[in-house]
Amino acid sequence: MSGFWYTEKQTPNLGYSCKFTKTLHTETTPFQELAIIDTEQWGRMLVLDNMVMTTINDEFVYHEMISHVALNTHPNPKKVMIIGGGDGGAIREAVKHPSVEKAVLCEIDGRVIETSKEYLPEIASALFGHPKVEVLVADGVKHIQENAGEYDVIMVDSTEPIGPAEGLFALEFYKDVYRALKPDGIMVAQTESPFVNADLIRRVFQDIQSVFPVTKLYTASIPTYPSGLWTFTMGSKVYDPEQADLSKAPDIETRYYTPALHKAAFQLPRFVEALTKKD
Ligand code: AAT
Repeated sequence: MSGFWYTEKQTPNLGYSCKFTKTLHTETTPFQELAIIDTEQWGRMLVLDNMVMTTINDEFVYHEMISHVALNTHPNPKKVMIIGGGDGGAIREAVKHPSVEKAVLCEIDGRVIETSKEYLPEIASALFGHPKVEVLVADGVKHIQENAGEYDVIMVDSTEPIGPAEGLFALEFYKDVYRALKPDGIMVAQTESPFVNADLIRRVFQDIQSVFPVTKLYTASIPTYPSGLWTFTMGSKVYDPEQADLSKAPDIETRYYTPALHKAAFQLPRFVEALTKKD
């Protein structure tokens, strides 16, 4: 095979490879190893600690699905928080909502933000001085502890639950997120693959369910993440995402999300649905 190949060792028994043409950037930040490579299939790719975070050609799935499901479930989201998400993709989608007046990004690693602006400007577009956007370089766990009753929607766009993101998958954190939300607020977190991380999904679902009256799991197909089938877990104080009146949703240009898919994403394969039941 000619050319260079990048492999993410997704588990001790599973790898994901793609051919790349160039390494555009590598560095060790105070928090992680950061790289940008240019791949044949997916275009530029952001890699943290040797794990694929996002790529130019499939990022739309993840960023639309982490943001629009919650933002269209809430009837009038005004203030939004994104924890992690330093590439800017989730906040780019959030500020498309006319009701959103302010979107705050709280990313622990400022180098992810700066490198994404330099090499992934299509994804980071809202980070170049957008009037609705505020950027904080800080630990999301701490920010959430210190801001009660602030947000309509909180998205947890985090790395895997190792290193700095460990606290973002803890029961205490979900309790703090509940407090940081307004009385009808909604949270959503990326919660990994049901093929690879079933135990994590089960545990996180139960933890969020112990805090929020409405807790729902939904899926999306993300080709560059382990197994390609990905989950998001939503915790809501009042609104049920499956009952949302999407006829009033703003007309936002998307490539993956549709109102019908919003509802369909909650229809789970049986083995995934099983992860939401107490055993
Ligand atoms: N938008 C898709 C990209 C990501 S990156 C997730 C970000 O979370 C990283 O930039 C990381 O620095 C940041 N992060 C980790 N821990 C914290 C924390 N405690 N506070 C704030 N930010 C944090 C998500 C990829 C999804 C999974 C891929 N397999």
